[in-house]
Amino acid sequence: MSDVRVKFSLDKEVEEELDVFLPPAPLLAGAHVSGLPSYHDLYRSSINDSDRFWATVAAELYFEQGSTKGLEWNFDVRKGAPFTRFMSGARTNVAYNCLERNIKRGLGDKVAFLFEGNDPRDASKITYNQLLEKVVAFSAVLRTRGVGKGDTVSIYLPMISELAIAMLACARIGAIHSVVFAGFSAESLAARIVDAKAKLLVTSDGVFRGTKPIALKPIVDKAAELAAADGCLLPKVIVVEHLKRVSLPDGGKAPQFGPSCSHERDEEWEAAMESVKGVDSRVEWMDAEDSLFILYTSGSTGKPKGILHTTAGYMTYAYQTTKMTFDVHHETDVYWCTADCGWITGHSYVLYGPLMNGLTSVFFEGLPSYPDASRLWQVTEKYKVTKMYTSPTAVRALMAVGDHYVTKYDRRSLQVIGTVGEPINPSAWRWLHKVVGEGRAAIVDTYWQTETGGHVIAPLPGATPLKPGSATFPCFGVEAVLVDSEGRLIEGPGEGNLCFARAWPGMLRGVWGDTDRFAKTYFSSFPGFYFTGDGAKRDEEGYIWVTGRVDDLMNVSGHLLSTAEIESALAAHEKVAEAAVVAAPHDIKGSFPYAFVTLNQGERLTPSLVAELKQLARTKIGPIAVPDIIQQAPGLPKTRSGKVTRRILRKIAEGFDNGLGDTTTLIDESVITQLIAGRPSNA
Ligand code: 6R9
Repeated sequence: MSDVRVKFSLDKEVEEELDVFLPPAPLLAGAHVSGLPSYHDLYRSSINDSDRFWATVAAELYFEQGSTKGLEWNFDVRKGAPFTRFMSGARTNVAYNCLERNIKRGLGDKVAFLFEGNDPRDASKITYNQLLEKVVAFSAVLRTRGVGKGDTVSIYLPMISELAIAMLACARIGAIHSVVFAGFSAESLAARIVDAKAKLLVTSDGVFRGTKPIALKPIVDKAAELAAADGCLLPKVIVVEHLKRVSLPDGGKAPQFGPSCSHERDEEWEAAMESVKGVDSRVEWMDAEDSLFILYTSGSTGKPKGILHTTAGYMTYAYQTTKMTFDVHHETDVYWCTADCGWITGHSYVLYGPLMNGLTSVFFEGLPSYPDASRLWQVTEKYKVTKMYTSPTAVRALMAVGDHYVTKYDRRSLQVIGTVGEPINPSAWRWLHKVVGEGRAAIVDTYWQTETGGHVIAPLPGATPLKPGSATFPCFGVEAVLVDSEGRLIEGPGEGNLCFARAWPGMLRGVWGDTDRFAKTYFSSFPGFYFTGDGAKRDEEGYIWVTGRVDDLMNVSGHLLSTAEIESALAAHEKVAEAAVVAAPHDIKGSFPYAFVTLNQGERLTPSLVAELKQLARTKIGPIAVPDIIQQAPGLPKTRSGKVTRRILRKIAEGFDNGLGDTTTLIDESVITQLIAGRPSNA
């Protein structure tokens, strides 16, 4: 790789010398987009002639019925309700494009997934033909159990083959899947079952995370009970008996979680599959804007939002961004995205995007740290992975334990290494580039959201000169803009709120069951624009640097959490009068939740109360929401209108003693001195 040192100004005051890394020569040669001028040309046509651009992409996929329509949208709430449509009138099916389409072009015997278990001894593979067979069978299970087009199915599974099969089976019959990350608590799962009105749920008895066995079925039972109490009866639960087939960690004992099918509504996966032997289950041709899935993400108000994606647009976008960002070629690539399908990255870049591109991919159940911190590189060597995709949190954690874990395995196959979920700090970027990629691989920092369906700002491995820490330029068809607090466009270099000025095929179509919230969350801050909730800078060369959330969400290890949701979990404790939660910086996680709690008269924050509060966050939301620090607050800094000034609390949590900004609007300034004095010594 050629390194060119150039000077550019990132900030008006600070002249910084940064490296720019040109695309590695071997990648340039066969790339879908080769060289920066080609990117610029294509980008221009994707904006100026967007319908033709997307029609060309869609032509690579199968449509049962085409459409002459392209993108239609309204982002301006002053002109009516916001909406987006793509290829109106077309009919297609996403699962068909993942499976039959590839089989018809001769890829039937190609390996679709290399399943790599939690335990390195547990590995298996499945071809496109075999995957189709399982998907057809499970789609018959769904149909015969009363699930049809437009019904919702909740999926609460670890990263095992049945997760991919269940998602594709839903897509095949037009059922809407709602995958809930199998680390969420019973209460979180229940809320998602109720909101989605799930007709069926797929789960497993349990899973091992490293050496730790985790029972999932009891969480599902509890969630079903809570959902029923909330008026939503879950008619059917399909249970994968996963634990009996895993190799146990050395010295470990088989966990006893009780019978996996303990209720009349429960049915074991294999038995259900057996029951539909020989039953055909045809593809359901879906309208372009028929719902494909919902996926819950944190919302500023605390209640999670069901982000809705539809058929043709999501499909076209997941296909095309996988192809472009990783520059994939199914003939030669072995692709690996380490994400869990419980998150959008797993939807677009473990399942749909790679399959539509006919790739062989690793499907990983395990952890980067188990059996030790070399797992990612051991698996890379084992399968000769060419394109890999992971998170800055994982990178920082692996970087901290030492290079020898990396260097003992052969990584010469790696050509592209992607990251997603949060800003990647330049030192982690450089480590990936130098130590992991040995200077040979392109690093692609991909910025996007559950809502965007796919990458919206990302480099192209064969085209974009890279700057560590920048997600670089907008993807095709995406018009990224910065606006100031008044909603005025910022031209040229500057900093502001990151918005999009036009629709792209993969964007969300709504918030499940809540039209107002869709309009309010994304389109009301800056009329005419979709607002991401993130801040960003743009340098003189047009590179975009996403700086992080500017709303009440926080990013912990790449997962978005709502401050309001954690606050209400803590405030549910009878001794807590009020709670305020802010994000504080963390070397590995990026940030962590730091909680300030005011207690009822006479109460004290004892270690056991701290433990009870942490447990509340764990049971109401999940382990990732547990605040690392809980500080007792004599009062919270508030404005005269009663708003908690989180800006000040954030500074206190960051360790500042002064320079807290304007405090004159507060009702009681003395609270601040007390909060600084009361900061725990480990804060
Ligand atoms: C895909 C995903 C979205 C939020 C997003 C932003 C942050 C994601 C990033 C990034 C800087 C990147 N984010 N990728 N920030 N650089 N490359 O993560 O979706 O879970 O919805 O989170 O994550 O804050 O708004 P989601």
